[in-house]
Amino acid sequence: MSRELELLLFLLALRASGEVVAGSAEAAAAAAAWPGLQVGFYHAKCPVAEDVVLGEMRMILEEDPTLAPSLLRMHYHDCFVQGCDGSIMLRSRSGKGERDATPNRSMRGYDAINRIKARLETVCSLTVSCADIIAMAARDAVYLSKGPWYDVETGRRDGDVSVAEYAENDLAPPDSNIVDVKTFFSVKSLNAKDIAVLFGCHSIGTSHCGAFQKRLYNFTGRMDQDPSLDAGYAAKLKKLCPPGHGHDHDHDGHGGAGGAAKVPMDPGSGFTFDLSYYRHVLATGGLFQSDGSLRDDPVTRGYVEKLANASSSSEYFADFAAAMVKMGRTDVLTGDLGAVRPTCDSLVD
Ligand code: HEM
Ligand SMILES: *[C@@H]1O[C@H](CO)[C@@H](O)[C@H](O)[C@H]1NC(C)=O
Ligand SMILES: *[C@@H]1O[C@H](CO)[C@@H](O)[C@H](O)[C@H]1NC(C)=O
Ligand SMILES: CC(=O)N[C@H]1CO[C@H](CO)[C@@H](O)[C@@H]1O
Repeated sequence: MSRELELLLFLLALRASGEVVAGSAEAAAAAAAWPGLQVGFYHAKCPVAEDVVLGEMRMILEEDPTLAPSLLRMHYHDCFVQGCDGSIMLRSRSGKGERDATPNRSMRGYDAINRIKARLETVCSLTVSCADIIAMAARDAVYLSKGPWYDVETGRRDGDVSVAEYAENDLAPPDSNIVDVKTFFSVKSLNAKDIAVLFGCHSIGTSHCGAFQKRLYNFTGRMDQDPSLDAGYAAKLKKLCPPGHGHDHDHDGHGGAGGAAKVPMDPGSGFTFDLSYYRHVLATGGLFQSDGSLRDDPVTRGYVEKLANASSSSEYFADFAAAMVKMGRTDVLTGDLGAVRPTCDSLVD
């Protein structure tokens, strides 16, 4: 048996045995790169790949700083819907692709990924996958928002299937409680600590009012307010999101048709990747019920409390890097699987 195969079987066995060995699985996975992925996968084939992405990202964010959170979010959506395979970029004429799914309606940044891809095609054609471009752009978006720099694994290849229903089934809606959230994330081999760490992504970016308006005006269907939401914060949100702007527009309220107004998810520090998200969640209940749900589980709550009080972000930054690398391994296509497309936003039908 080859060493690679042995390692693969070992890791699969650890994954299959679940929570009990989560610690040792993490240690093993951290020691060795995920089969098929490696830091610096393009060193030989396209040595400038990571520099090109960072250079383009600097220009893209100079033109529109609000794309940093959008590109971070794109990596999460890409990874959760049939694995980090770039399929979030595919377009469907019939409106049945991932892009057309309810949770995707507010997704932005497609043009930025196309732009980076076009630039990479001129320097090393048919070499760098769209899935890797999205992973690198997410890392750079965090870094350029004053967050950590981390070594991003590359070597992903692109899939050619894009189905709206997959996105609807795989992405937790913002009104999820902690039990729902843990279910959605455990399917992707992410544990309670990973959840608490990754939710820190909401330290940057904005949301449409439609995604949380139900909490303000009609929480249980009796024109009431979510009691777990801090009253002062709720009053501020109501000013920013007056009634009738897309609330209740659909059952999972991801901010589609209505709710055009946008609010920062981490008020006061909405474009700086820092710990204030955790203080915000602890003090107010956060913007989404899913954010507030971190307070309802001993592991996630413990982590939120620890970070809310931390005197430096170094522990968080290290945890974040590890969790992003772990998320970036979700159901990847490597080796001979998938393909490297000449463009990212190809049509599937
Ligand atoms: C249960 C899990 C999650 C839920 C329910 C959720 C929900 C949402 C919603 C509703 C929005 C607002 C979209 C809009 O109206 O424009 C949003 C934005 C965002 N999400 Fe999440 N999210 C989750 C997990 C994550 C994770 C794990 C990451 C990062 C790895 C992430 C990163 C972001 C970012 C950066 C934005 C801001 C996007 C922008 O400003 O364009 N989210 N999320
Ligand atoms: C409030 O919610 C209930 C139950 O979902 C719904 O029947 C009602 O139409 C909602 N009211 C408004 C004003 O949106
Ligand atoms: C955080 O700090 C505050 C104030 O110093 C303290 O009262 C609280 O117990 C601390 N919480 C945790 C979880 O350490
Ligand atoms: C940016 C983008 O492509 N968004 C699409 C998400 O889905 C809606 C509804 O199908 C489309 O109209 C948007 O163009």
